[in-house]
Amino acid sequence: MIALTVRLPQHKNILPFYSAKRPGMIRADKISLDTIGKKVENGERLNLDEGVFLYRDDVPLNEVAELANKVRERKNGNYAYFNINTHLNPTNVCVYRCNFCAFRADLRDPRGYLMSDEQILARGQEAVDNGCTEMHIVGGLHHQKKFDWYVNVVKILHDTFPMLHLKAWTAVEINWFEFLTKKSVREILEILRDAGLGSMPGGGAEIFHREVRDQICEHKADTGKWHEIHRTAHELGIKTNATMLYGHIENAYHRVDHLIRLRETQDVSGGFQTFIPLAFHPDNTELAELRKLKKPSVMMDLRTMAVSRLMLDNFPHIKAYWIMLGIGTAQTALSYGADDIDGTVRHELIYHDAGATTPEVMSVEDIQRLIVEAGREPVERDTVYNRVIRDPQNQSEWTTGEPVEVG
Ligand code: V47
Ligand code: SF4
Repeated sequence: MIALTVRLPQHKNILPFYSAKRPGMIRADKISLDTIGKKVENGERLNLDEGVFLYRDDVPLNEVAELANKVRERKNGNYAYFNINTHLNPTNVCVYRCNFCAFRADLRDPRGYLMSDEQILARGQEAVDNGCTEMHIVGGLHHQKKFDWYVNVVKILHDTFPMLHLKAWTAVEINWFEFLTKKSVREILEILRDAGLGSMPGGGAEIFHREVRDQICEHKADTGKWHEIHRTAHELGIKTNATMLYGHIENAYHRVDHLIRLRETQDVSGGFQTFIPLAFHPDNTELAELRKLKKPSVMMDLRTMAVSRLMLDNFPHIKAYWIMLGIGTAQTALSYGADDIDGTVRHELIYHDAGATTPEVMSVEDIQRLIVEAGREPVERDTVYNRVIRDPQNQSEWTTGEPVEVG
């Protein structure tokens, strides 16, 4: 292939952009922040080339943010959502070896653990006592645990604490259950739903493009499977989230490709609620060691937030997960496309094992203060975006209110 070098006039809104190896290329001189801005204004969908363009260092971040903020306010007004939640990782023992993961342990590793039913129920009790509306449950794929064990985790929690919404098991785990049981995705999800599963988190997405996926987690659920599982969940009325792990070996093309694949699945099945961009945390990971990688910069975090908001025109919410971003960046992200900050979060391990220095839990007062300081109106939501109404006499008592209004 012959590489073309074309010089275009240097103007802040007209930048040369050639990705000759990639499909879907359109003429670079047709892309500018002005043309993208007009499309955003008219609610038109941005394409792959435009998404990649927005990632260029010489496209001013503040102008990308302005566009993303427009979409954010169109969809969610001035609201910034949070919830009161806790995490449960019932085991860190995992058959897989994703090279970005500092959380997993081998079967005989002294770091490995497996929680008993009593420990799991104690976590449920602690959650309810602290007014949590949600428990986020993910873990390793334990070599010796059958599907029934995973169903039981959901069942005992749901039977004992029926008010606690269980957002449990990623598509990677569902795919593992398929392997264990030889049942279909639909059957597996029906069994879990009947046991008390309320919704699914967005993990396991990483980067969908094979060029990257094959290098960071080639063994686990492939891209087609991840999407099939989420589509099937949506068909069953189970809401799900989606993530993207960025800031490692991928480039802008892989990121935008990832976002477009999510947008296409959402067009078909419509059950994604929230997109969460996840910044790679390098500590204690094989990937960082092999490639000498560092954490992505704050600018990269904010640009990814803004580009995600602009590309995912059919996702109602974009989350700035404060545990992963840090409190300051999460607060700033509320003006870069994000409308949700996740929750109080108790017992987070995946990011803390990989070097996160954020606190283990944040109080409701602190969350509300950081949202107000960012010029937004805090709204406590449940997992499926209904308002939560608290008893003023007893903050751990709550009822479900109206769905939040989404534009
Ligand atoms: O799939 C693992 C990521 C994910 C590292 O749905 C890492 O509301 C960065 O999906 N550096 C699990 N990321 C977490 C997850 C999640 C988190 C918060 C909210 C929701 C939601 C979902 O964590 C994994 C992987 O992509 N991960 N190791 C690491 N070293
Ligand atoms: Fe296992 Fe999940 Fe870690 Fe991969 S990311 S090694 S599947 S725990």
